Amino acid sequence: MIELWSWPTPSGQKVHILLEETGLPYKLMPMDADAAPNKRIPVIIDPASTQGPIKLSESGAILLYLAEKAGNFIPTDMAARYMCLQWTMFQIAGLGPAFQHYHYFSQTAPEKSPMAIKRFKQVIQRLAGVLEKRLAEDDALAGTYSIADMAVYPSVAAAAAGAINLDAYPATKRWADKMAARPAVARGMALLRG
Ligand SMILES: N[C@@H](CCC(=O)N[C@@H](CS)C(=O)NCC(=O)O)C(=O)O
Repeated sequence: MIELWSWPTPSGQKVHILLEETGLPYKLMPMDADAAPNKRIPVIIDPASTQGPIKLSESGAILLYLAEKAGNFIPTDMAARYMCLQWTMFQIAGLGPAFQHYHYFSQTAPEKSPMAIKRFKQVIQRLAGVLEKRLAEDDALAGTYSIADMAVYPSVAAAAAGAINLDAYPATKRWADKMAARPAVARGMALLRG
């Protein structure tokens, strides 16, 4: 069975959602970020991969691995597949880090840094504008529901708690409401929240 080391932050939640959507059996392991090469969650170990046990970190790699293992949530059509990767990477390289930095400077840092808070809020708002434009065109980032939506949704949900007001992004709000209504998404978001 797949072992999962995680935490209820956007990096972990996207993997929780995919595991819940696929129905792949998994067991939660006690939190141990030290198990990961760069001491970050999420990490999975799949003892039953075709090539022997595989230990993976980096949420983007984990999403790709699990979607390919399940044969679902990643389009096979070439154009849609790369659209899916594009939006997954948009979160991993853009929205995710911007939100992490915003959260650090606005919540965690011992000293408040108004310039850093303003800067990362602006970055998040710009990226939210990019997302809004895409979601005004289509119901799902890659045309059909995929790991791209699962990657982006937890960051949007977290940003909506402070950095952005979703009322200003109606297409994103409609998409986020549909995401929230999926039982697997609700289970994935709630995992480890106590
Ligand atoms: N690029 C990594 C980022 C992972 C990451 O930043 N994880 C954070 C939680 S969201 C973490 O493990 N923090 C633990 C620590 O900082 O000690 C990924 O996408 O998996």
